[in-house]
Amino acid sequence: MNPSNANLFAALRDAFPPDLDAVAIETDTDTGLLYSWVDLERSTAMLANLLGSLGLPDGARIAVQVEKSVEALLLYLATLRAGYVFLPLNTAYKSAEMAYFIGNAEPAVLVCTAQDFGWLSKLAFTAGTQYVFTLNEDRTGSLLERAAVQPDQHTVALRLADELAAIIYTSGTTGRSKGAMLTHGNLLSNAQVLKSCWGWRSPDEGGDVLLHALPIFHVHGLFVAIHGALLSGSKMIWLNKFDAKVVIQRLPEATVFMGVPTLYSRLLAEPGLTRQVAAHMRLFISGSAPLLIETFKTWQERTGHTILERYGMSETAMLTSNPYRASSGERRGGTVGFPLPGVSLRVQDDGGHPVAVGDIGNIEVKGANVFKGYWRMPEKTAEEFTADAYFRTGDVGKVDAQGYVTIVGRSKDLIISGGYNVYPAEVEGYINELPGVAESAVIGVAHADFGEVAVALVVAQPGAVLEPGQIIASLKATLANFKVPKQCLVVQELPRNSMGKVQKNVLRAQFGKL
Ligand code: MCA
Ligand code: AMP
Repeated sequence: MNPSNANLFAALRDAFPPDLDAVAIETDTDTGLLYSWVDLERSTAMLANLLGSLGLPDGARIAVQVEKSVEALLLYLATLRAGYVFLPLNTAYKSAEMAYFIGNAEPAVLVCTAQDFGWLSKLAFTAGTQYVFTLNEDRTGSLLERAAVQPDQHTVALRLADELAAIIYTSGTTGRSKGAMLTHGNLLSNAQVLKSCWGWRSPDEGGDVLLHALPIFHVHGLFVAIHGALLSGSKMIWLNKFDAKVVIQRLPEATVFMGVPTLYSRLLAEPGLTRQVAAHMRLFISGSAPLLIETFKTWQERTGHTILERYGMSETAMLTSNPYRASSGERRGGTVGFPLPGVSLRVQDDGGHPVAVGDIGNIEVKGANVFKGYWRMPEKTAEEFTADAYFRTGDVGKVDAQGYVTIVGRSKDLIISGGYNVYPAEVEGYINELPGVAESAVIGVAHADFGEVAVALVVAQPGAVLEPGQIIASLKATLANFKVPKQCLVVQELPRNSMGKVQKNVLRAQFGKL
């Protein structure tokens, strides 16, 4: 490796194990495909050569909305390798959402499924995208056809640590998504810290096997899980979709599993989850949403393992983690552990002063992992940083005398449903556009499966008659399904404070038990 090359791919490739013919990725039992480390090396070279042959400008964005597959992962790695900027998009996004992302990010290349090619290519070409390729779950499509004729050797593009590796869209409190710009340095530093904190074992230390069941269009499944495995030369068992029964079936071959709390509660609902199937496991990690203490305890009783909960954001990758090694402390349920090495975390009051130990306030962070800013939103970026360069997370929490961090709420109006973020302002914007709607408020209510789900309270215009089922159906036609409120209630009015602001706390108290 060129020591001055800060390209994340160079570091990941450097960690490939000495036996390059060993299995790097094994897919689920249905397809049963095996990919060796040589396959990873050659296929990322071919895809990187394809991207390189297109004459794209520096910093070009490669937008990707495809079903999860190993080839989609290879495309991510190839984008890094070629030095371009990876822009993954949730497969649930519909046309209005995609039009916004494509218009805002102006990707030079879009990769989508053959099924979506018609409408998406029209949208992308209109927005100035030069190339649209297809990639399907079954490894067909123009992307791989074009890559197949490329050379299988490629020199990793030189990148500086502060050059962009990826843009991850994270919805904004005003309703519009913001692209968090993450650099090669952000991602590599975080991956290296996690490798050491979570004790990832390289093959000569006995090796780890990651059971990968999360989507790969978010930080959790794409960066935290994949970088951990690759940076330690560990094998991955790759599931294109989460299925509790399949996960349990594959657990005896794995050592590491990562999930959002919904995955853990769905696994607990399976009688097949026993101490015996989990006996080979080294580590279960949870994050992206609060893990209920009941889930934490029941998991301990059923499997004998203590889930390690950690906390992060799209803008920062991982920030805190419960200890892996008993010598560093216990894994404490209901907390997200200690700030990771290199992360400075503080809790401030609304006036910007530190609160006393154990008191609640706004969580602010600084570190090599913290993003470069929001894509083409310098004012928004400036707003989210303090004068002394701490990033305002929008999470509210406390740090106890031993240093454990607990998240107690959010100052940002955000619902986290099954690990996906739903921004009420965005959903309200769509509801308010519907005929006969005067105004609306979307709140989060507790839900046994998704932790929290969106519920809409809608006020009709004078004389209008609203049909809740119709509102939900209209939203499903325009919005990603996970954002669509699971229930909609028509109300006479919304409670407001003296400033005229809707009092969501009053609504949550009134409707929170739905
Ligand atoms: C699916 N639906 C949902 C969700 N997922 N509704 C609300 N919240 C969701 N998360 C909708 C479906 O569209 C469907 O609606 C209905 O709910 C039932 O879907 P189901 O078949 O049960 O869902 P599924 O396909 O099994 O998916 C559930 C899931 C998935 C596996 C839990 O949501 C998931 O993979 N979540 C993980 C998200 C994640 O990776 N987050 C990390 C973000 P309809 O019938 O109308 O179609 S990264 C992050 O947060 C930070 C950085 C961090 O700290 O990690
Ligand atoms: P995202 O925008 O998808 O990156 O979501 C980041 C947000 O998820 C954070 O700001 C937190 O509000 C939340 N989050 C992530 N991990 C945890 C956790 N372990 N406990 C509670 N909230 C979490």
